[in-house]
Amino acid sequence: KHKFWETQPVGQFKDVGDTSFPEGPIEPATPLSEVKQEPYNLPSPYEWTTCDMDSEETCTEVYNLLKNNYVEDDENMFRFNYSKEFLRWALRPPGYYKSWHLGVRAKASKKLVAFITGVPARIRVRDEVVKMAEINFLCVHKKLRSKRLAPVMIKEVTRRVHLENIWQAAYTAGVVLPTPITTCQYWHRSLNPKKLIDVGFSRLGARMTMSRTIKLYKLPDSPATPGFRKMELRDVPAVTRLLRNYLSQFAVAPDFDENDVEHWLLPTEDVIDSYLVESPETHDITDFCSFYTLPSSILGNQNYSILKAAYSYYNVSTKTPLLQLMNDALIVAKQKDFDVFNALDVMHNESFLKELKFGPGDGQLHYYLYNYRIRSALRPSELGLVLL
Ligand code: MYA
Ligand code: JJ1
Repeated sequence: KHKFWETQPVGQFKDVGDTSFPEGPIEPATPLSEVKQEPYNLPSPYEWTTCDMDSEETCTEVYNLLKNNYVEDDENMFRFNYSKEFLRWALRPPGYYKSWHLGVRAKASKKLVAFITGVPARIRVRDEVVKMAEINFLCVHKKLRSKRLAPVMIKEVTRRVHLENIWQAAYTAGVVLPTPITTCQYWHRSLNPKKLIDVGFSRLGARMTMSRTIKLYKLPDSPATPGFRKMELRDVPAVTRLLRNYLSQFAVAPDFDENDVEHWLLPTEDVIDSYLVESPETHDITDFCSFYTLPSSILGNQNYSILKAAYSYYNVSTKTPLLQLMNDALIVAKQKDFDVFNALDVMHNESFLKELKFGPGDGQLHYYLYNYRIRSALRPSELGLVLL
């Protein structure tokens, strides 16, 4: 059934429930001299290209490929529209490798027709911190689908990761592959219910009118928590301590240091927003919340072309109840004109989703590890990792 994935060092469906395997690498690292030195062969009309995301021109090509060909919902009403600034942020974290930003061009026209990326990360799995690649943005142009390009792209990015002496990866997908470490549910909190209903993102509930719906989702004009403010550069050490301590309780989570926190959590306009609570008395940083900006194109609506969505990222509460902290996150997202606030049921998110009027979406997100076995699937609440 999975002609490609059956050949890869990933948990196989036939082994699900078998607890006789130890947790850890499925196959051992090999000496770098044994890693294939030449790229894999593509069908002859195509050639490999390394995408330089510092180049405005290349970044625009990647942006356009994804804008027109990347992930859609199951009814093809919306398509992710990652911004150029977002792509530059997502693809250039501390220690990134340009060689892991892999494109495929048509030889004749030089047009970019496919893309896949890796970025380096340290991911802790239970007690072990493992160097991994986070793989994302796998995309094949709509006109070149089902030609088995994806397996060669995955093999080529794997080869380039191995050349850096890294042997594991983490990735997410909306499709079921061999085999998820956990399956998460998307939840959605309406901020602009009228627009969401007009574009078909949500529906008017039973026995609900538009004006009752608007009232139901109304939020205060400003956050309620004293000391709630935007994160700044000077907060990096305190936020790193808060986050490291919080993430230590999950079975799988990133091992962030201060450099990572500066990159992944310091606010960047229209990319990543982070807020914290500074105690007005002690000036301690006690709580933290963050969300990233990922708009979707609205396909074929007369009135609107973009859905502005915020996605919950990492949140930590030690003093302010998580419910109150996330309500403040909703308030600032609304003030920033987001239409919807999305979250997965990871970490402690279940504790606020229903109370803050999030509803379950029609999408799921499956999480995977490459060349690393875990004894049995996790509950979403045991997962401390959010990929972009
Ligand atoms: S997830 C987002 C994926 N992108 C999209 O959904 C965008 C829209 N779709 C497309 O562009 C295409 O449909 C794609 C497939 C490119 C997805 N992850 O070339 P094909 C398998 C992994 O004929 P196409 C993200 O970015 C499929 O099961 N495998 O198919 C994370 C089949 O294999 P098998 C996938 O439709 C990516 C084979 O590909 C996915 O033209 C993580 C068919 O190939 C998928 N999302 O192209 C990648 N979809 O026969 C893995 C289909 O065995 C990283 N397939 O079932 C692994 C770690 C690598 C690094 C390791 C380092 C050590
Ligand atoms: O956004 C998603 N679904 C929306 C829109 C559905 C449109 C019809 N298919 C949804 N809306 C309901 C909202 C409603 C608001 C009021 C309360 C009740 C709920 O359900 C879904 C997620 O639910 N998104 C997708 O399907 C996009 C793809 C998700 C897989 C992503 C793969 C990512 C790859 C990463 O590397």
